[in-house]
Amino acid sequence: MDLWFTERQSADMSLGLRVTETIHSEETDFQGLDVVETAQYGRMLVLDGCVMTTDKDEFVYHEMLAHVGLHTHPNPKKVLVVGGGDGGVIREIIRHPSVEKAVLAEIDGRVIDISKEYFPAISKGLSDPRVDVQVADGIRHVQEHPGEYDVIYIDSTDPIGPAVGLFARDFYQAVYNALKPDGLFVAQTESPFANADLIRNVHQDVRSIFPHTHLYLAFVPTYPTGMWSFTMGSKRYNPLEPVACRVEDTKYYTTEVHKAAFALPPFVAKLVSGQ
Ligand code: AG3
Repeated sequence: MDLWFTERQSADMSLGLRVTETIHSEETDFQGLDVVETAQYGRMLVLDGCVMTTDKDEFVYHEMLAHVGLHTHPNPKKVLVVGGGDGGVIREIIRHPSVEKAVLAEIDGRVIDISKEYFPAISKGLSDPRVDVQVADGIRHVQEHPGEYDVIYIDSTDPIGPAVGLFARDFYQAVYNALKPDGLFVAQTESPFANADLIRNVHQDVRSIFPHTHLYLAFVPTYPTGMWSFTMGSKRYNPLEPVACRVEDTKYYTTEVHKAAFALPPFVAKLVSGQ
């Protein structure tokens, strides 16, 4: 029998992957959660029908979310991840020797449990003694911790359902307040091909709050269109001048890739040029 997973990425586009085994399926208090084995990308985590990560391509997103921000900051000690319950970003963050504490604020505790059970290679960082895992509303956490963090990551789902508030100007203002005077944040901000308006709006909002706002790109094969964007707001440091690479044996991140990721094709540059 041929069993296929289809993500309806938009009304007009979908991604299909052949499924060799269905591992787990449930409705949590927040969303549908499925784990399946795919022939092409190995084990895959799906939330509300959307691909979150797969064993074979997760390194792109997690390395490029974590390492670009941390190599922009000269001495990051305290880091927050909002969302990211699978632990992939945390795993990359704790490879940085300067990091003393990494807090994970994930609203859906089931994502954490299931990742620990079925994605050990992705979630392994969650048990590190420097990591404080909190099943909590990330928006509240940010509001309640002014001036505390060097770097904040927003590893959210798409801007529908539980993540809507994570793409709002008020939230970016709260993130600004939760950062130290030289802090910075990075948020995943979807695909330039599929979510142009979102990228434009987020950039405008972040630019109205942070002195330095930058968009960068990475190639994630299982996300809509494969071309993925990240938005950085920084109070002081310039991501175009990264510090020397502090991590070894990466599969995607290098200093050259870091710099190159900020080179935007004109159609993407236009989204964030303010015109
Ligand atoms: N964060 C989700 C990225 C959005 C993917 N969107 C989609 N498939 N429609 C990934 C969480 C990984 N830590």
